[in-house]
Amino acid sequence: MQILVNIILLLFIIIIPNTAYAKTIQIDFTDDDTFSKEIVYIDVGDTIEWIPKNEGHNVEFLGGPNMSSLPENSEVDAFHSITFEVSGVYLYHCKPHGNMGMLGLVIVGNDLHNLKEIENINLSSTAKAVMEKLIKSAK
Ligand SMILES: [Cu+2]
Repeated sequence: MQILVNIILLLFIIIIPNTAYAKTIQIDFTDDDTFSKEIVYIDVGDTIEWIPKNEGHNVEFLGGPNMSSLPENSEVDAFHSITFEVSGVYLYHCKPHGNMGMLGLVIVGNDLHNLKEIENINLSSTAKAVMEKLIKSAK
């Protein structure tokens, strides 16, 4: 009986930190055509919410650890929420302003294994400069 209690206690100790403390981070669309947080570090299981505080923006993923299964894109002016279950680097932009450098990085689980692929994504020169600035601060 004592063993069973110990096992149950152990399971709680292992499981609780991974579930109960999942964070939610909010990013606004700003009126100067940027995301309020351009680079965000989260853990696996955390959620990002994009808040349409200014009009004319959306969220569209350009890259992630699994290029054939990127997180869902959003409609312009829509609230958007993604829970990140796979660690790695994600790059997204706002479709109307992506070429002007409205983009963001999400780094999940401190995992930079796919950073090279992200750096090789085809972008406008302005967007590329913004991405390189973000990546420099991420390294
Ligand atoms: Cu935009």
